[in-house]
Amino acid sequence: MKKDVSSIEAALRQYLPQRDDYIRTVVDSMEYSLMAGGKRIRPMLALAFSKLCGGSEEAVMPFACAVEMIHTYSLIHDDLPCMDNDDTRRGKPTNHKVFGEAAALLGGDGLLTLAFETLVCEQARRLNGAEKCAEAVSVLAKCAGAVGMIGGQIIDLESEGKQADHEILRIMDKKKTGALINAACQMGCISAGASEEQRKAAEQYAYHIGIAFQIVDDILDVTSDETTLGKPIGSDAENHKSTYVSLLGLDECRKISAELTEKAINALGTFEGDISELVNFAHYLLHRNQ
Ligand code: GRG
Repeated sequence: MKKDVSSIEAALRQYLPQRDDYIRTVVDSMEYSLMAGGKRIRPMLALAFSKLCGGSEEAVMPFACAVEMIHTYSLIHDDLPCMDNDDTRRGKPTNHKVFGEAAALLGGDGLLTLAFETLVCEQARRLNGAEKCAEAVSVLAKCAGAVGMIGGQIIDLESEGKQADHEILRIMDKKKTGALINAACQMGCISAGASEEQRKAAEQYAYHIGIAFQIVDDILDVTSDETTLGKPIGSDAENHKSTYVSLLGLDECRKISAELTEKAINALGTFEGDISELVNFAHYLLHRNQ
């Protein structure tokens, strides 16, 4: 995993725009959050599915980096005063605390648009072909947009201060957290030329680890500490948000997240290649402490 993180971070840096004196502030803002660490879960999933389906790391790398750019933009915007108004992220001051609200907003916008530029960059077109690049654009746009991540965020905002039920939480998390995780898995499959059956299996894996990931996130929000997590804890309660933990309690959440992880692993049964990396990854996500 450490080797993958290093190659992902080297590639991310290389896709950042060249700085000149006129645009320095916005590129600094983009770089600050993109290179601030983070677990790099989504790009690692793209790499792992591509490998499992016989793809090349060089071909999938632009797709992997694009999903991390979208994820980072969502974190910058989510931390803004008009959203969660958080002061720390990835163990550092949030983007708007360093660059101010306007440059943080633009840094996020810059990453969102850079993601799509990266999906169709020269390397991506040469190694995947135009058709796979177009398919990746379509998948990432849909998963990041109003029927995916953005849709999940609006459900989240409109649920504040209300008692959300299990069904709403499931729909919200499938969109807000699960959609980008699915995009990462799908883009790994696309780059490798996976079959429809393999893509459906990847979707099942993504769905189950996505919900498990969010439940673990809710657990950590009440059991961890700010130094370990790199972001404030207790923010869900502070923002009057219903979570799996507030609805079901810690013990039930631990049980459900373990069951979802097993379901994710079972979905990998369709693949003929070595699934051990994705099995270990699902366990790592379940037992993570940040
Ligand atoms: C576009 C404003 C806007 C929001 C979109 C994704 C999202 C909605 C908001 C981000 C905040 C959030 C709590 C999202 C849920 C998914 C989640 C737990 C994100 C944190 O992902 P990690 O743990 O973060 O992979 P690192 O820092 O490791 O990359």
